[in-house]
Amino acid sequence: MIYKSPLSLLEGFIFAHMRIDVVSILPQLMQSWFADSIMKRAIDKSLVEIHFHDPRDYTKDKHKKVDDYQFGGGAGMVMMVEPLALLLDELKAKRKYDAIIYMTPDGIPFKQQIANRFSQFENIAIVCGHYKGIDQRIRDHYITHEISIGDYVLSGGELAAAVVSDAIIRLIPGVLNDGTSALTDSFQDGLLAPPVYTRPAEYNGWKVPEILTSGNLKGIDDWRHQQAVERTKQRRPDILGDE
Ligand code: 6GU
Repeated sequence: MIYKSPLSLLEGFIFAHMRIDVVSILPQLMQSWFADSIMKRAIDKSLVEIHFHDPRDYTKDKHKKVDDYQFGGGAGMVMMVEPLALLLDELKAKRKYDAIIYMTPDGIPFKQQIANRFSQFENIAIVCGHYKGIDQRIRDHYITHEISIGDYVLSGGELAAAVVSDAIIRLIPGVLNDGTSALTDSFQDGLLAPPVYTRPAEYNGWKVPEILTSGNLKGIDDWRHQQAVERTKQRRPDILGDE
């Protein structure tokens, strides 16, 4: 089998509806991503709803302060415990969360398999940190998953939260026009995707591999698999066999 599909992901979730609550002091950083294209369509079709919550609305400080110096000294501000705790208490009182995710470069690396699992959840909250991060007590008492999107540091969690949300939302049945499309993505079977071509069959003397226009479905399957294996060996030997 070439594209071993996580079909179980689809079964029983045809009418799934997901709610994502994003906790962020800069929601506008994320909002544009959901205002267009596939993400917008998912929202318009009511397959997903995204709500933004600003910790500044939960601070008791008269200057609306949400960050402070870290105990023990050191450069950089830390997001204070109280505004986040009040905000998350309010969310948790309204619904049960399958995951309360904190976006942080010291989290576990985000992978397709994690996106697959999260795409089955109904209620997800994502906390975006800024500055040096958030008070550890929030991580200890509210956060269920800590996720990083790679080994580099971003200036805030919003970009990472948009990445994770996109990867999850496109897997929700009905979001992509062709429901099988997501199953043939890179990483879904522990392999990178094979090359793809479209018309014309010849351009500038550059020909599409003959097998693809042969009508030989078994041959095409085998060719794609072999190309996927070859690419993965060359580019990402570290993921060979991942699933
Ligand atoms: Cl999740 N947040 C930030 N601020 N930087 C990151 C990251 C997350 N993942 C990689 N770098």
